[in-house]
Amino acid sequence: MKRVRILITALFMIFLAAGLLFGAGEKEVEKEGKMRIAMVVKNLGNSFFEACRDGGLEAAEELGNVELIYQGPSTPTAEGQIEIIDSLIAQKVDAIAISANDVDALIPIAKKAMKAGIKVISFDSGVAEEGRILHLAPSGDEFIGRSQVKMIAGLIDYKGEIAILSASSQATNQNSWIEWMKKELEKADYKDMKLVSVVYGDDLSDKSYREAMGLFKSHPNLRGIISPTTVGIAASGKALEDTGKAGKIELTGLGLPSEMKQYVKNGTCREMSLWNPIDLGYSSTYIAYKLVMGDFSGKKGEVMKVGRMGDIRIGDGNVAIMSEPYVFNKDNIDKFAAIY
Ligand code: RAM
Repeated sequence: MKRVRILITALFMIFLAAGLLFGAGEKEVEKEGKMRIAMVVKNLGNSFFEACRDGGLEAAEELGNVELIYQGPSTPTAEGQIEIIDSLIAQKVDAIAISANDVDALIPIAKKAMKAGIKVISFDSGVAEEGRILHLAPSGDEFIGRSQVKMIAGLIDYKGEIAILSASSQATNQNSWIEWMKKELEKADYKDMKLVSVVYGDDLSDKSYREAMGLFKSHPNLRGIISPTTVGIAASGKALEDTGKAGKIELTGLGLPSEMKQYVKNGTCREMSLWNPIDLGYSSTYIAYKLVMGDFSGKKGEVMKVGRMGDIRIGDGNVAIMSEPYVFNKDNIDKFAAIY
């Protein structure tokens, strides 16, 4: 009996020591200096991502001892992001949060980073499952896609031609939303509506503006545009106003209230939606930090306590959904435009 007790005590001591060692390994960054978390965005010069960066800085400040490195290529390409991630691996950062320009093209470089011990997650626009620990989606893809169609249908009384002005043709998030838009359009409610074109403005203002102009030209009976990108929707608003087509062609999509305020107020875009990009950047940075510290496992089913955002659960495909988008119109746009 006594021997059994000694054995149990010995085993307990071994486990305790292993636990302490493991814990020390995970939290090494604490002693060594600042934890470095890189946020790699689709491209620079996009206010949406600058708001994500602000949220990341807020999390860094709250968590303490964190340096946030904000980077992105000048145009939204996977090649540009691969180069950046390669250099972040060489710099031995602790974690990388990516908004991907391509679902598959980033897998090899993301795997290389993870092999080097870097915690890799995607946010906003996902890397395929094998190339990241988890993906933080702002909202569910199905919900976003279907609600965009419902909004434009309401604006054009369920009748007429519509077009989609998207971001880049490889963007994971927009492509998934567009798939859901197409599924929603199959419903009988939309039998009098027709999707006539999907064009890509590459999240560049001038290209998006030209694509909007192109739509007006090639589809003279166009009644509505869905632009599920903050850059595209703002450029479409400007194109509609410059050509006097506001009101004749309705506009909706995902827009930054601060950039869309004038169009929402004057009726060019009577309704649109978006989540809070500050919250998205905050949550991504917070999750990356907790993964490095070993406080989150990043496995399906885990409920992560994400600071001021509360509980976020990791679901199928290791995708975690942050929240539901807000819907904006002339009655609430001022309030939101003051924030982001
Ligand atoms: C653009 C980007 C981003 C997307 C928003 C809605 O800023 O394409 O990835 O989430 O629009």
